Amino acid sequence: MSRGGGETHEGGGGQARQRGSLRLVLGDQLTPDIAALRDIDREQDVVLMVEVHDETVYVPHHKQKIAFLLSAMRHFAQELRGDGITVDYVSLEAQENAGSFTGEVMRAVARHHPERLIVTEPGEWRVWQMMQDWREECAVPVEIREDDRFICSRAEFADWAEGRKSYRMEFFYREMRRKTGLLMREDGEPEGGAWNFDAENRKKLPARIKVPKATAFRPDAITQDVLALVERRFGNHFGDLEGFAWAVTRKDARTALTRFVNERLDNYGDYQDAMKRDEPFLFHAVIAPYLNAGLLTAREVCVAVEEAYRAGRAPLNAVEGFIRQVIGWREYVRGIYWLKMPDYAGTNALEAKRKLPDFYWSADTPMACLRACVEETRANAYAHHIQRLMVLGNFALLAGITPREVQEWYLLVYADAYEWVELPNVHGMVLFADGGLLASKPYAASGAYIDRMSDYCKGCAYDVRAKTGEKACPFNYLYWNFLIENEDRLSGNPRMGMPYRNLARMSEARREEIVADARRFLEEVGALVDE
Ligand code: DLZ
Ligand code: SF4
Repeated sequence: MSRGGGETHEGGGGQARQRGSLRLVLGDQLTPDIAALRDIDREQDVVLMVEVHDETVYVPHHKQKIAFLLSAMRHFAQELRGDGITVDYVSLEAQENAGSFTGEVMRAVARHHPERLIVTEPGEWRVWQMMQDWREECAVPVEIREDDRFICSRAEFADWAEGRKSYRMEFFYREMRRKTGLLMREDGEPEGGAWNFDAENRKKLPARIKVPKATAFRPDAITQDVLALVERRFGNHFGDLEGFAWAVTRKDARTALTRFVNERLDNYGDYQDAMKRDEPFLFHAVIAPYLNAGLLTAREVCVAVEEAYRAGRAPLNAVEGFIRQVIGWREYVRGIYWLKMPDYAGTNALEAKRKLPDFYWSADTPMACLRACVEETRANAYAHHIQRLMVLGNFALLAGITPREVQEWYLLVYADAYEWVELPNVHGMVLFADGGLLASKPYAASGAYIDRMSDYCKGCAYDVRAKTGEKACPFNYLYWNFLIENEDRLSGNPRMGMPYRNLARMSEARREEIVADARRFLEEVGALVDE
């Protein structure tokens, strides 16, 4: 094996030296203990890491997302080298960079003549397909190892799903609690006598509550280089780079986790669903980019949070809510993704056909809630769960935006987004495009919900109490218009009984008014039918 790229070293007399393995680490596999690195032979083996154009543009990611990942990759390579491991690192602007995983893997195999190529299964279907081809195309055997950073393997999830009519997260989550022992009592019962304390996690934010200062990391020299590279190469992508403050090492990601546990976890549960102007992070952990790139693992973040509970430093509703997101929801959506791909990406149960309005990029809208959420997304490559689901997502659902456009938007704008986690969230939770596989009903809400959970409506050009007319909050008539447009598809859903009974009581004139307002508004914002 050559040591570090370039030429190949051969032993004397034309005899090749004993050959080691080539071990590929992808940008979201930055975990020292990742399967492909286990049993590494520091004398013989080479780790391959590649920055490739295709991955930066298969959707045009937010600038901060690219900068975060490339900088985290460079730091990770440096740490491996510090640990005595040989890393062949191909940077984005390296001469002859082939621009794709496949191209770079083939080049590296030709360069190193390894005995075999070892990889960890990737997060995305797209890359999984590539790896299947490598078995054919590669001159050496390819060993694909399971990604056991996940608590539930793909096979285990498929076993769980087998024979079930519906796949409700709650039952899966209980299995994961039992499997990990997190928040379990010795008698096998859940801590606090219940599995789920979600009902306690919907409080309104008190007006004068103090929100902790955001955790921010100053870019070091490596990050500054990457920021300049991203500005140079991806200046036309969505998003600001100025406020870049992400951790890019495992050490700093641990600091972010510790600060969350010490400063925010206490209130995380109570105000999980709250939204406030100019407070993009509130009491959220803001660790998803670290978790999904591998700088932190699911187990360690849950253990840190559980310890705070056991030490009496955090309430059960907060701790259970957090752990449910990680070992429940996150594992569950990954399971669904692998169970249902590739067909899942094409689902469109509500036959939504309209175009994504421009304000999802420009934030140029009089709707204060959407404006704030898009502005914060652009500034931070982040928005919290309720902003994503009940403002940005709710609008896309009510307006009938085509799933493909919504899905691509979410995938590219958030620093934590990879298709395995983002696609089921968008098609299943946000848009009901999978027809109810994930959610038992669409998460559709009128302006009243946003008003209850935020302070956005106070400064809005629209009136949240008005149901129709020029000044009415668009969420109000779009909500009823959504029910009308989807009457055939949704009125039989038992959980939609109440709204459809209310709709049935509406006069024909009122219905027409709603439909006319919705049509006028959707035309104005450019949400036209995408033929
Ligand atoms: C998202 C991303 C980007 C922007 N760039 C790279 C890259 O240059 N090299 C790399 O190894 N990975 C990158 N990634 C993450 C990959 O897209 C990710 O590993 C696959 O989507 C599989 O989940
Ligand atoms: Fe959003 Fe409607 Fe409230 Fe304006 S009035 S902030 S559009 S919910």
